[in-house]
Amino acid sequence: MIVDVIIPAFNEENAVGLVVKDIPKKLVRNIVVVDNNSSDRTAEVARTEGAVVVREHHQGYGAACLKGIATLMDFSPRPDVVVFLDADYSDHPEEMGSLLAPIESGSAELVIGSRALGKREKGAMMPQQIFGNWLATRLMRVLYRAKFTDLGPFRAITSTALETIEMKDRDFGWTVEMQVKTLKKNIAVAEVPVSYRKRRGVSKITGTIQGTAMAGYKIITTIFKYA
Ligand SMILES: Nc1nc2c(ncn2[C@@H]2O[C@H](COP(=O)(O)OP(=O)(O)O)[C@@H](O)[C@H]2O)c(=O)[nH]1
Ligand SMILES: [Mg+2]
Repeated sequence: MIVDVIIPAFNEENAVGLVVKDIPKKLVRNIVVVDNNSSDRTAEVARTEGAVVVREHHQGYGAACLKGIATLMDFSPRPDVVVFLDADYSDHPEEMGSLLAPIESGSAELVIGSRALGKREKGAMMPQQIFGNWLATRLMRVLYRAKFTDLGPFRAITSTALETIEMKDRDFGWTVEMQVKTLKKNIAVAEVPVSYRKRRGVSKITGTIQGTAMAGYKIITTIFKYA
């Protein structure tokens, strides 16, 4: 199984190096860090740790992930599985093995690392983030009969499933779009518990009022859009 990793990053010079360093290299072929207009040393740090660094000029989490996918699909052979990981060192990359297990055994094509099921360091998630995840997963339960407990960024998906769902969102709707489209296409999903700790550096999304409002709005409208 060829596994490649995509890390969208925006000004994460103090975190991205640690993320790349902690990825179990035995499990992974390429690590692609997508630098989204960082004004700090994000690209340099990531390259020093051995990642392939590409740039995306359109600002947005989804835009960066799409760039990462386009980059990987040019590799020969293409990856069997793509793992997504945040650049802020909140996730524990060393848990990648358990994230990949349901795909390896053939029981799922999309695996979400659930912070709701895993161990969360106190203060790692903001109250508005916990509430937002509760509301979003609740809505997915009602509208899609889905059993997700989180919209966690640490996730693994097969290239085949990625191709089928044709991801589009260029910003905050990215994570939930992947989940609802997978459900719609009847692709098998699974969740595994993952740990979560306080990020390094400053939050760009749920740490700001504007970011929280925009992310919340986009997430909810995306859930209704594909229902
Ligand atoms: N590519 C890209 N990544 C972003 C952007 N904003 C945040 N990120 C990345 O997305 C991840 C989550 O952002 P973060 O600020 O931690 O949001 P939070 O977890 O909701 O507080 C981090 O890896 C950030 O570097 C952006 O505009 N573009
Ligand atoms: Mg974060």
